[in-house]
Amino acid sequence: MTPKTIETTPYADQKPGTSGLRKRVTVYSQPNYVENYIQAIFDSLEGFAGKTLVIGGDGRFYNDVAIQKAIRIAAANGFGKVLVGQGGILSTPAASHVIRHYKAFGGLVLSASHNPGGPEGDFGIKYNIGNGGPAPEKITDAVFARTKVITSYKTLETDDIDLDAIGTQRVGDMVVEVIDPVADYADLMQTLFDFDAIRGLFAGGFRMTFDAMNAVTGPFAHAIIEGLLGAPKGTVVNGTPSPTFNDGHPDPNLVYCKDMHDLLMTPEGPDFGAASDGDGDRNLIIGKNRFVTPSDSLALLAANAHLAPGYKAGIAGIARSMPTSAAADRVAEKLGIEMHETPTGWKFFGNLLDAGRVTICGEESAGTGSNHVREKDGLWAVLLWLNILAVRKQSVDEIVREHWKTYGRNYYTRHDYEEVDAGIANTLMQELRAKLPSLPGKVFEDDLQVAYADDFTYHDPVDGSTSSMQGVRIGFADGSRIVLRLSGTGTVGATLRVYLERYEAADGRHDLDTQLALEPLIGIAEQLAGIKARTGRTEPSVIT
Ligand code: G16
Repeated sequence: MTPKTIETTPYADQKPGTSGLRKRVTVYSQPNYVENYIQAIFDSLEGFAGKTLVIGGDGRFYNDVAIQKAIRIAAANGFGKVLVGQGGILSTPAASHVIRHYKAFGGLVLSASHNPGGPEGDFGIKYNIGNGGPAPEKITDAVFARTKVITSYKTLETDDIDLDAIGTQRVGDMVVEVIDPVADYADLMQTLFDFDAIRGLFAGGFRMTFDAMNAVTGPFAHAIIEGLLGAPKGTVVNGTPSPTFNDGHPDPNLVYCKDMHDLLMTPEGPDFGAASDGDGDRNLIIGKNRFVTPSDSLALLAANAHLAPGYKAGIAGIARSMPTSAAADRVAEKLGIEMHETPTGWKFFGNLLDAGRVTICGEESAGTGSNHVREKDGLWAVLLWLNILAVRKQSVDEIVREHWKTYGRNYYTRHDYEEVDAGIANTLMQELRAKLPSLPGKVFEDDLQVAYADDFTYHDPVDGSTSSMQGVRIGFADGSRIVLRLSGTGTVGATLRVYLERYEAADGRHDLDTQLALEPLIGIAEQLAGIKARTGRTEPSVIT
């Protein structure tokens, strides 16, 4: 069958953000929008003729349509084989594993992560390279450049692939293999964690609730938590993926998982609550009477990873995104291992993981993962927590408190202002940047002296690349910090993120209310950036 070349005209808005190209479904459904973007990705790559491409998505609305298009374009461009998850489904970490496990050339991950789905919701496409991780900036920059000048794409005129039938089919000269999305991933998890110990935990009456948020993790969680680990049926809730996430918002934070949080705060609630997002790479961890911030979770997992078989030899190093709290830095210091601070975006961890310089990575945005794949991994974090709980035989709350008594506590919060006018948000950031040189040495709130104020620039120690303007940092002499940046994952207007952190030493007070503990810093951020006056907002849209 001969590939057809179809003429097209460029779209000006196909610039990949923090994690691929995220847009409204209404934008993606414009003529040739998907085709242009996928062809631009393939045009930016070399040497894939006859090789394998992995395709999978989070099952959201438009997933099936985009996958059929992607398969045809891959065949017409000369890929030898496509591996696709049954029903078009692969969680983001599972897709990363499949790419690595089958030594594929790369993969297309169709996901808008934690963003809402449905005809009026969001959709996304991301390209991952052969190491299983998101394409680095040099590729995403090339893709964007290509989208601006694209004049044609290649495709085949064929029937749709039956995405439900496990096994092989053909599209032109290319083989399409539909695979079980869960099996390989479940095998991998059993090499990392002590499943016997976790089974023992459940057998001993430990109670857990896992909210799959009607998203991609449902089948994985049913198979692993209720199947392999023997947790009672009903432990996994909202476990059937829905194209609209049952009209929910698949973001595992304290806003969208409020009911679970409240249940965990009652005496009759379970011992442990967890959730993951639309594409399965984020996680939420709540113990009885204890919410664990993602920054603390990273530090705790790093400090206790040696309790799981996959990490018993210790970890080589830790990396965190710049806005993530410095809690993990204290663990790295104690362990005497490398610590890296990278820009927001999992793609920045890839080189460090490939070079063996770090084993565990994490972000304040509810992502943690390790060198087992090259994406953050929601279920992995939950299983590592379960492994730690099974070995230490303590509650989450006890483990967290002990950690603070050893390392001190980094009080931490993030305030998001969503769907702000993009012009206003950009001006706010520009004017704030202009003030930075005048800030060091200034004292706020009587005793908070600015130690440094800059716009974060990252120098990748592995490939020498530089990424600048990655977020404004205002650091204080006592270790407190204010960070402001614009999100790269929103699809409407701009989302302003304000990250606030204050360190309390090991012998200090660890029982303060987080928002109260950070009140002085919240005030300084407002004083410096004028968020309320500029945006007209009286409070953040989301506080996490
Ligand atoms: C993506 C990236 C993460 C990033 C997060 C938030 O996560 O993979 O590295 O921390 O977005 O980014 P931003 O602050 O720019 O919105 P996900 O789960 O959305 O794919």
